Amino acid sequence: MSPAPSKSQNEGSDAIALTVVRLVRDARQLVVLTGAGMSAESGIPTFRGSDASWWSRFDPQRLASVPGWKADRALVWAWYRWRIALIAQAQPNPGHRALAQLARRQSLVLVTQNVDDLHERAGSDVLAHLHGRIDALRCFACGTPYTRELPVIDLHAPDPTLEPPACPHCGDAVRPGVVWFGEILPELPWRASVEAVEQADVVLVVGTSGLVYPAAELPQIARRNGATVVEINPQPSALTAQVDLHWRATAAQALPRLLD
Ligand code: BV8
Ligand code: ZN
Repeated sequence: MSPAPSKSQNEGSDAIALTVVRLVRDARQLVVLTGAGMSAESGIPTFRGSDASWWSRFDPQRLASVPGWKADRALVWAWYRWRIALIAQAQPNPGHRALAQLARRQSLVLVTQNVDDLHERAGSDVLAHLHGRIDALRCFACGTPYTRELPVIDLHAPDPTLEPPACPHCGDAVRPGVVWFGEILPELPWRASVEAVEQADVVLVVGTSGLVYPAAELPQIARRNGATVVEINPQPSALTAQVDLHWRATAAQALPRLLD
């Protein structure tokens, strides 16, 4: 396995691009971890970006929690309903498609913190959605999956007081199938992701601020087990100090280069 390149190679993104292309090509077990930055170029606002989305004035950490739901479930439901509609009309970007293409050439394990289905729509198999799937609706109380059609909303002027649908089974409210702050991650996807990064020799971390745990621990676990960890992010993140290489580029700019 090639020795971890020194940080000094961060100069000149072409030099780093070539280094990463070689690392990926020679990888025995490649794991890719993606965050909200992966879907930014598909028009999906990130959590902590300063995008001018309709919801930039609310704090996702407050809304994405059981207390937030209990405090104002119509507001929380309206936020998710708006995001579900946004994702439905979004398209996978060249970064999603490049990962799907790369997986047809070499073994690649994909773990995402994202709750959208853009990796799947680009043709990728996703080992784990660590924070669930926004479109996997279920009853807040009895957990019965909810598969009925949702009423259409206006993406540009969503109604912030939209009552969630009622569970046909028990009448309680339907919630999105995501992991809220303070909720535990699904056990099997988490365990599979830890095992994947423990076995990896190369890990690409794409588009995550590295602020949310336990997902943010995965790059460290990989490095502790000898993997070379590369971050693809136009900005530094909470992970930058602990990775081997930081390729300052966006997902849609960098990932297609791996197919060169
Ligand atoms: C847990 C689903 C055990 C919802 C999400 C107090 C009480 C309870 C828990 C805690 C606590 N204090 C701390 C915790 C732990 C907490 C946590 O980590 N909090 C942080 C914020 C401090 N974690 C949890 O609660 C987890 N559960 O610990 O359970 C437990 C239980 C009880 C008590 C104690 C412990 C659950 C965490 C899951 C939360 N759910 N999402 C929804 O989607 O609405 S997390 C949410 O943030 C998203 O899912 C996303 O995955 C995640 C991280 O965001 P990122 O993906 O990194 O995106 P972000 O916007 O932050 O950054 C984007 C990055 O992309 C940036 O770096 C940017 O530069 C870059 N970028 C931008 N454009 C591009 C780009 N990169 C590439 N290309 C581009 N074009
Ligand atoms: Zn129910």
